[in-house]
Amino acid sequence: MQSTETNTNPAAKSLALFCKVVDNFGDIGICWRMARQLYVEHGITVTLWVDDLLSFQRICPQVHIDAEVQEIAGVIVRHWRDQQGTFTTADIADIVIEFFACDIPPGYIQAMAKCEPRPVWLNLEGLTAEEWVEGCHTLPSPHPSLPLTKHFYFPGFNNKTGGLLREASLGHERAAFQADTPTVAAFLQQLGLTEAEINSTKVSLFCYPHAPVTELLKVWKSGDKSMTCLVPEGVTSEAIAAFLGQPSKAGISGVHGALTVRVLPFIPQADYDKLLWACNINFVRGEDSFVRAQWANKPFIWHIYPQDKNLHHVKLNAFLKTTASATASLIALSHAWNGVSHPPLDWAEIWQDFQADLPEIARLSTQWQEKMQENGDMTSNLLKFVNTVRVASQKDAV
Ligand code: TRH
Repeated sequence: MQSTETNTNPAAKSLALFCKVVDNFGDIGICWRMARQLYVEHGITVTLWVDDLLSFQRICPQVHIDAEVQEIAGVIVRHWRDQQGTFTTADIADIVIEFFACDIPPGYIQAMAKCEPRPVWLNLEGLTAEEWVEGCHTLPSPHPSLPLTKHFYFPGFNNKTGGLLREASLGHERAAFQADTPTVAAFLQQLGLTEAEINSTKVSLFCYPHAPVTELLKVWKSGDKSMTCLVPEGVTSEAIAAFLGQPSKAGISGVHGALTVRVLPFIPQADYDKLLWACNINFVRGEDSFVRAQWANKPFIWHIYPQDKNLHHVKLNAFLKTTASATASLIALSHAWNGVSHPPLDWAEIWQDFQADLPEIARLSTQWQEKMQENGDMTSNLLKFVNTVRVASQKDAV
């Protein structure tokens, strides 16, 4: 963390991260990565308050769903059951983060207001490439009645935002894994892939149920190259069951024409990263897998989380405009995949164009990844901001 001559405040040592699982796995997925990074790379004592331990367990099998408090990988995990509870100043962390504007318990806020110095309170927002974020990033929001100020913190794609979540060792680990063919093969073998599947073009498929999966499977099936589509259990189950001719269950695979579809178990988060590194193309969704696909340094297609009034189309286009890796063919496939372009669509042509551009898309993906690294990583950027708030509040107090 940064220190300045005027800062006699000791650096923040503890952090409470409040996570409400709205749905699926992205909320806890992001919070879990960030909590570990804060502890491992910055030595911060982290308490992760999470309301849904079952979802957490899906991405992190060490989680005990009945435990009120548990320690996992150095992070204190507390089951956030309700808004009740009384807290003293001793319970309050130096930094308090509410993820996606979740309301933290009123008793906790009351105790925050009594702390001296006050904790730095942040609302960590969702990722979007829209320009308005730059104007809102780090904006203060004073509490209406208590002597507390909350700041908005936005991840993003340039240095006017908080940047993207990325562990310090990620690039090195990813590159070492991808360069080690036997390790990649052993990893895929463990997931049940046959040698032929390992040697084929591998596509990971993680999307929401409304994705036009059937159309794409049809094109892949009649392609001239053998392809293996790896889909987690529970994802786009109907379309996968229709292809397999039986219910989609982990371990089951089916072949039609050039295409093998294999259903994978839902794997721990660290393994999911490796899956993205091991595949040739990744279909990802939401926020966390979308960011990890960028760090995987492989071509990817994003299925964006749907929002009312097609707001997600605006967000998708903002990203496609920002990224340097969007060829016309990638934009066409992204639009078709996300329902921006309307049927009837020539899926064979859309896929062929994308496939023909893959070498160029791969080259641009690497460039994009390097550019994103220049923004620093979100956790370190956030701690630097915390320090500036602490220094400023110290000056105000003098
Ligand atoms: O699961 P998502 O759709 O999550 C979210 C939530 O819906 C959230 O409410 C919304 O705000 C956000 O999307 C935009 O997609 P995401 O963000 O990619 O999160 C998936 C997490 O699950 C990610 O951390 C990777 C992890 N994962 C595994 O650990 N193992 C697996 O096998 C798979 C497929 C994913």
